[in-house]
Amino acid sequence: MIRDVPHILLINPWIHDFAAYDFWAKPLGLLTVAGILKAHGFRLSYIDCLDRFHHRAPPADPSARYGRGPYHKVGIAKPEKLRDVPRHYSRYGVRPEWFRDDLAGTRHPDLVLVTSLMTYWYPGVQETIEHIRSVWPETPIVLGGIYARLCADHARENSGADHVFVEPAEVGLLDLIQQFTGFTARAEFDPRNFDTYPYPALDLQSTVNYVPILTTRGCPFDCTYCASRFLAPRLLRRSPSSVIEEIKHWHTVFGAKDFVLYDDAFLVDAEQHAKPILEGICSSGLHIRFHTPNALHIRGIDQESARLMLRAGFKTLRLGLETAEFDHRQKLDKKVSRAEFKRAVRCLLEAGFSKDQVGAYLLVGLPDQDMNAVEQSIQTVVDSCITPIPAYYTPIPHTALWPQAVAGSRYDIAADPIFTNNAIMPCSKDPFSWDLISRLKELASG
Ligand code: B12
Repeated sequence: MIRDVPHILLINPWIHDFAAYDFWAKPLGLLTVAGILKAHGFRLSYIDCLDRFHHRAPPADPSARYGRGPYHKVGIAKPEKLRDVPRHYSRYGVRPEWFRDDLAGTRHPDLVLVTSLMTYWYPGVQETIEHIRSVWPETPIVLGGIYARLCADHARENSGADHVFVEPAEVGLLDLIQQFTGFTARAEFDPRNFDTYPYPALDLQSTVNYVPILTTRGCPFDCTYCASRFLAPRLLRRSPSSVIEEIKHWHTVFGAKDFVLYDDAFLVDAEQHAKPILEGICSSGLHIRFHTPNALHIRGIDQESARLMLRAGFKTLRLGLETAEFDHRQKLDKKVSRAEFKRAVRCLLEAGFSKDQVGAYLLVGLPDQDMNAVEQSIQTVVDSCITPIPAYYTPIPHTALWPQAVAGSRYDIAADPIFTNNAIMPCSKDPFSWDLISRLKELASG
């Protein structure tokens, strides 16, 4: 039985992929776990294998591109099963020797917590866990996060972790810690009340180049390609005042200027949620910027929300359009009609957003999707005077489209998540080719 407060090491693992870039991608799940542990007095260490500002890396400007930028990378061998794909494969993140030295320089932890994100990034998780194990063979390692939740059995069999945690941390984290360290902490927050959650421990990072913000969890739309409903079955919302407080907090503590909304449903019920938040930001006098790489719901955009977003400092807007085949989208989702799309675009442009600031995601590579239809969707968006952004489809277990994806893929995606990588377009009738990618890119550039 451990008597002292346990020392817990949190690790954001490497990515193995054909391509990866820090498009405002922070391990918010792991930092949230760290925030909860910090609020309960645990001793923490943190290693981010994706740290772009590692002290041994060549200097990079954290504020360039509003905080975005390339990860360090080293070419590695492609997984055997992907040898037919005509693309290079890399390990993204810090050099292995830096990671080993960082591990060796960390006091022996009582428990190691590793997060995961994309299902098809599990080889990076495996390699990270192998390194940890080689330094502390006896220390328990727990894996959590999105891959762990979406592919729990696969993760149990393949990740190398001692335990795979398949819940949101707010639900079972303190019990988990008790199970592995014997240390009991009484929850200081209410899992049903988002306003009571501790802030993510952003201070553990070497550099705070932007701040990820969640104002909601979950989403009322049950789109067939998306796992949001599985990951968060109930929509949880924070009060506008608690969101504004958090933004002010990070601005004051770190001078943070770029805030990135990770919500799936920021604009849902905008009268009660987004609009009061935006009004609060406008009247706060803060000079900050917002970006929405995870897409906004088009239906929530009207004249007022568009104006408020502009005034609040929104700089990069992404809309979840997915397809402009409005008459044939019923099987995909029920998010938006042609009229709603046109109205939203008109409101954004009239409010003063430029074409470059507003991008509409269009799914490419869905099962049975015709490439001509994709090209027409791109053209529709170009004609509407905003920017089309092809988003390559990744099939996800526990979504309604998964059985069709499994049936239609030329890979055995159910057997190995490595095949769910959107870079290989696993469900597309047309396999990945540079010609296709270039053609769509060219069309999208108008
Ligand atoms: C924000 C977001 C993004 C951001 C950044 C994500 C990032 N950090 O890298 C952006 C917009 C850049 C992005 C991009 C993409 N995304 Co995304 N994204 C999300 C989103 C909406 C939220 C993730 C998040 O941060 N949640 C908040 C945190 C707090 O939750 P969490 O990570 O789950 O952590 C909790 C628990 O899991 C647990 N936990 C986490 N780690 C650990 C560790 C331990 C030890 C323990 C005990 C617990 C624990 O506790 C946390 C608190 O409860 C999810 C959908 C969703 N609702 O989750 C999709 C999601 C992860 N994205 C997805 C996809 C498809 C993509 C894209 C491929 C889209 C595209 N076609 O371009 C790209 C690819 C990105 C890339 N290659 O770099 C898919 C995943 C697909 C897959 N195969 O795995 C998801 C699930 C959405 C979907 N379509 O269903 N995304």
